[in-house]
Amino acid sequence: MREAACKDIYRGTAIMTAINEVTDLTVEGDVAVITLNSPPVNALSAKVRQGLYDGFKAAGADAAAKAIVLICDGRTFIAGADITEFGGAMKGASLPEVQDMMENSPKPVVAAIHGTALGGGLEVALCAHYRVAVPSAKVGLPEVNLGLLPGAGGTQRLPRIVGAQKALEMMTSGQHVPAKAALAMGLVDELAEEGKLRETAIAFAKKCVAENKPLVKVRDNNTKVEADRANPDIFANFRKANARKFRGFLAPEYNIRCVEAAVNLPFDEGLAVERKLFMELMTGSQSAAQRYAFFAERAAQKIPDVPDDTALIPVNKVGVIGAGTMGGGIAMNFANAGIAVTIVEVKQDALERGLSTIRKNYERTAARGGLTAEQVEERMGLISGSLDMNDLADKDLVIEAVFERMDIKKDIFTKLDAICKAGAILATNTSALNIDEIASVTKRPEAVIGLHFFSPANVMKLLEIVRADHTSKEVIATSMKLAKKIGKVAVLVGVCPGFVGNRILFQRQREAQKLVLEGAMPWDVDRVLYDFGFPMGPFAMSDLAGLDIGWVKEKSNGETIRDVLCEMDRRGQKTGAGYYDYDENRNAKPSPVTEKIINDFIVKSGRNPRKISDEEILERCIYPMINEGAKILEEGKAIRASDIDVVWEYGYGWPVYRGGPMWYGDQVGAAKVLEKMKEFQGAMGDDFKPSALLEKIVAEGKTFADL
Ligand code: 3H9
Repeated sequence: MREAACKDIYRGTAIMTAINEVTDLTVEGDVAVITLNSPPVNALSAKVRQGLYDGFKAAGADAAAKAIVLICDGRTFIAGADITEFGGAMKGASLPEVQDMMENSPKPVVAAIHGTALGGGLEVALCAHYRVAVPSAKVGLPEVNLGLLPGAGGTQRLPRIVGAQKALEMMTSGQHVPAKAALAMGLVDELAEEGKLRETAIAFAKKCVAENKPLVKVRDNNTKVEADRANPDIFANFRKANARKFRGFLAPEYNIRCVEAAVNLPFDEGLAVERKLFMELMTGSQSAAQRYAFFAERAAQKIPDVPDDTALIPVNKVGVIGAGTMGGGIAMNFANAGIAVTIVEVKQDALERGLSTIRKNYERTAARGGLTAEQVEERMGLISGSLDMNDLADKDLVIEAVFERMDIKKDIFTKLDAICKAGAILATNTSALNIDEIASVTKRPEAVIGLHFFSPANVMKLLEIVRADHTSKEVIATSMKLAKKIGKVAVLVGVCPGFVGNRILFQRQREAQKLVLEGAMPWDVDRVLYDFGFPMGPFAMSDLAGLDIGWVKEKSNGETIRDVLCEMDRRGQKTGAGYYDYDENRNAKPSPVTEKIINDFIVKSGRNPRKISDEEILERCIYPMINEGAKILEEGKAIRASDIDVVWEYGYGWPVYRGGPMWYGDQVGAAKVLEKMKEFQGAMGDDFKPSALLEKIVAEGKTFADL
């Protein structure tokens, strides 16, 4: 019993009964209030389920209580099942037991929602007879992002409220629907004023009693699904419209099947379909990888020697040097987050071009309905241009985004050191250069850090934050926090050529090029990597980016396949031909011209082209990446294996249902990767030299995840 606390927490004379360590019950007038408090997100752990079960039982048995409110303490309503408990033995009350007790309660049950009611959290709320939420609350069924489907009746109840089409959209995107929209959809019954959730929910519960409102069971509401039954095309159309987006993933299709079941079967039979498909996904490799990715992303935010309470540098004014594609994209991130940003260029026309590209980008988003015209102006209003570096004097953070040339970067940092105020963060967007060398020209190397954005910088989620030898903890902590504010997923890495992402990419690119000189065609390599789950293969990617990036006509001497293609003006999609031939709609076709160029190269090298299996293509491209990841860990350039996976998921399109290169290495088995690397090394040399760490974990029977 925590009566003393109760008087402070709850108004009036209500007596609080502790149900267990995370749940308590007060009876306020004739309303029983069950309060759940299980930080950080009130996930449905065994303790929480048991607390809810016992709470509803006690509330049901309390003769004074005529209605029941379920509310949560802390930052949020229940954010879902406790993912950390998946795969373990089931303890305590089950979720269906809790839900049955709520739904079948003879006393009206009201769920009071703040923060996020997600997954199992929303599924619990859907078993209440009514839902009240504050406007800032959001609801959703995001299980698909964990490679799952809602497994506690959500797939059957949601369509009964919002109809099949909306349910499909919500469940396959995992979107969090704001309370106002949820009210319009019928998912929420009443909005409470911000900060007044508790009293509003209690008042609502009293009203239910006073007005003898019906005890609404969503499961019995068949009007919407019956209407959907008359329109069976919904599902085929939805599958077709989203085929590209869902490619490779199991969970979206399984979610669709559940909604089909909701429409075509009685509730309990639909529930059985949901149960079966949920278990299939839960025990499968895709969900394991996606759940791993969820925690990997969060682990990456933790820097062992930079404590959570490290002082942060306020960042209200940002400067960006360079109005090119990168500089412009970087600037947009800050404007999007409401932070004023000044772009400095050397020439007026370059500056104007850069600013007008930014405007065009915003206007394109507005034309698609992503922004209002007002928001475009608001954001443009936060971006100013200048030709004078002295305008950076009052900035809290300056990000240099100019050519990848050490002499230019050093010159800029020497000037920044002289111009910028004390305490400013001086960042470089270099993707490969040595940041210690850049920092060495300043008298404040502790202020220098790498902020490596990926192109297009306003879209790509990854931010590699590069810690140099002298970068201070405050600068690291501030950069990590700022990344979150501008919607990026940050990963802290160390200084080495290409840092983590590009260093690993180099391995794949090298092997792709070598494979082509041994007899595989670019489309063979691309197909294998596409089927593995990458959005596109390396050659299709080159064609998209333009083969002439970094190619200099005057210096080209036909030494590489790329040289020859560029000399023939086959510079990629933009010229209608590159490695592939393109039709007027930019559809790619394998090119006989490219094939001939490649075969000529092979003949010239005195080799015979050989038939290369898909298996070899995959192993040759992927295993050296895993091996390079091991070298990066060995050298301490990434904090943990999962950080490497986060880099590859968000920066390079590694399919999340395969976790990331290091996770994949663990699934294949480090021993197999090592064995293949040795075999390739024997046949093809030291490009395949196994890392000492790979050898070590195999010898010790460990995995990368164990490190
Ligand atoms: C489900 O419900 C299945 C059911 O249908 C069927 C059951 C039969 N479990 O993200 P944050 C931790 S599946 C365990 O940094 P934010 C997280 O790891 C679930 N832990 O905060 C972190 O820990 P740490 C469906 C969880 O404010 C801490 O909480 N639900 C869970 O940026 C803070 O998290 C979802 O998929 C969990 N479910 O965002 C929702 N959720 O501090 C998943 C979070 O040690 N969660 N943690 O690193 C989220 O989307 C976000 O966490 C949320 C808060 C939006 C709630």
